Amino acid sequence: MATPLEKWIEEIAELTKPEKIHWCDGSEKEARELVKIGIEKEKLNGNPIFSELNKTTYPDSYLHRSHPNDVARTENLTFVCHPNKEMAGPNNNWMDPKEAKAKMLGLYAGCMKGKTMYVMPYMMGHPDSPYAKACVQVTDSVYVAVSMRIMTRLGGKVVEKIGSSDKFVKGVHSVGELDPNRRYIMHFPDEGLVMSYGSGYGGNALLGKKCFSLRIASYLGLKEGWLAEHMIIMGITGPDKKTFYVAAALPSACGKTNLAMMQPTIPGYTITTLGDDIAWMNVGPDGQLYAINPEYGFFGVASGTSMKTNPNMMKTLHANKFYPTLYTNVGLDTDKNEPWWEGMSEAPKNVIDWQGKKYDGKEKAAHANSRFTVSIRNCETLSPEEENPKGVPISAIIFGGRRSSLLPLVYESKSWQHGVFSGSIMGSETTAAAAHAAGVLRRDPMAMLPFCGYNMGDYFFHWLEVGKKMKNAPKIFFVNWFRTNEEGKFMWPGFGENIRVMKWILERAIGKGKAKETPIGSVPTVDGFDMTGLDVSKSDMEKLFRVNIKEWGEEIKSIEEHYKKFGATMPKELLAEYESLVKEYEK
Ligand code: GTP
Ligand code: SPV
Ligand code: MN
Repeated sequence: MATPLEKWIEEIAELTKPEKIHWCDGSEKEARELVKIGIEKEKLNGNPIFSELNKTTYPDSYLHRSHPNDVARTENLTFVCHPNKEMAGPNNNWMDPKEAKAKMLGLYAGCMKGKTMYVMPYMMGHPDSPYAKACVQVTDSVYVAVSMRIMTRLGGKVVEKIGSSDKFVKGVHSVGELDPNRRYIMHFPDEGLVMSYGSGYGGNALLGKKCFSLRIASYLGLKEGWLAEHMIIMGITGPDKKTFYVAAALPSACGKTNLAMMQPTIPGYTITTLGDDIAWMNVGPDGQLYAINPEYGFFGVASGTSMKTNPNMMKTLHANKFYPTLYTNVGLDTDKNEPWWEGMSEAPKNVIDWQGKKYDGKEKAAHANSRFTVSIRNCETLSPEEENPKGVPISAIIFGGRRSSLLPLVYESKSWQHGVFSGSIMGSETTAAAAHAAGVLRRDPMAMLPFCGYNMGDYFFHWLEVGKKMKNAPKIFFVNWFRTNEEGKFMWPGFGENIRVMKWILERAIGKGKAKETPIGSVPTVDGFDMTGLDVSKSDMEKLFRVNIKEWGEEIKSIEEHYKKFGATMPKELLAEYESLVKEYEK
């Protein structure tokens, strides 16, 4: 008798009418065959799906060019289809599930004619982890199929694991016509189902990532008492050889990957990497918060990545341990057949840009949201705890944003509740990771605005509840690498120097370290902050730590408007925190 999984695949095939069905086993042999198909047979917008890069300097690496109208997540075309609009909240686009289903079934009808449908059984999280989830995605894109091998634990024993159960997360993906007018990313949280059509890019198409591991999983977390967050997980080992683990949320393209792999500049400190984008956090039987990374690869921003900013990522890209590595929408050095992007090095002599045009230095060679896709197993700083099914205990939670003014380099919240408040009012200047105007301030609570699969008022409440379940709730911090001076230049060198901030955070997390209280929380004192060998003046450090509540007039107004959107779902504890901030301002 057919299993629920087999039946579901039959139904989808009946609807989409592929010429062939290929069940992925996740093997390297299979990946090589798929890449070959992408090089030799299939095209996208006139380009081969994959072009092989320099075999010697970039072995097993391939260039992919997406459709120029399909270069980032499309939040305006992303819907969360709860039974009613209130459940989706003001933070999500909502469509009635029946209407959304009908729309998608219409788009899917016959959409895979003449194509292969790839069936991808995969795990988010270690298969032995009590927190992991079994999923199955179908796609008609060979790029997506190869990417999913890098990003997830694909194939293996997942089909066996699912067996005759119907409890697996379902994803249906078709690139369709790549027409923005026929592009939708629909989530059905109650069914554990994602339907995506018309895009082949990143978070729109690799459905295990933002669609499942954040939007659907955050809703599962609400029902089951855990947190699915847009966070990195990293270990930090100090001179005493003790390792602490932290989880940090920064909005898209605001420094998560860089932080997760940083090369510390101060002696005695090393870091290990567990995840660069998503953390699932559960309160363990001992009352401690544990985090796992459900993913298995990095889909990282290429532009700006260099031996200077992120040497560990550059090494990861060249490690060539796990097949293959992909580069999407980067420039190409045609003399060397190597990828190139702004910030990597001086521009080589002959470059073609991400659309294949000759690069003349006027327009960018790499798209601002160009990315590489590489296995986490290639990463030299990978933590041995990555494969621990229990996850790692979290000592500090960090939120951060891209703020050119107002917010100090780092501050410590007064309590869990106050930390949740700091996270809930997080603002960040927008980036190229999503299709919208860049550089505009938008409130992005916990870096989850585009990813919270239900009403954010309820999400804040859930954060407060999870805090109450813990014996020793981690302290909550806030960082801002992006404060600028009068000339508009970043005041903080960032990258490897961020270890100094992490050092202070860890000292505070264990009840040590020097701090000064301000109306928004505690900031470091200049003498309590490791400045040895740092090329920033004392007076600039003072400016970086400065909090002038008198400048917060506009900010307070904007927070009020932000909170108003959530109406009656706003927890009263956070409204009280807001009132005390207003009092500080009015003092
Ligand atoms: P997503 O993958 O979109 O979720 O992004 P992310 O948060 O992982 O961002 P990533 O680390 O890829 O950094 C994005 C951009 O921010 C890159 O251009 C980096 O060079 C820049 N960046 C990262 N860390 C720092 C920092 O400490 N200081 C400054 N000035 N820029 C940084
Ligand atoms: C982000 O935008 O936060 C990303 C890239 O990590 S994507 O997978 O496209 O969501
Ligand atoms: Mn991200």
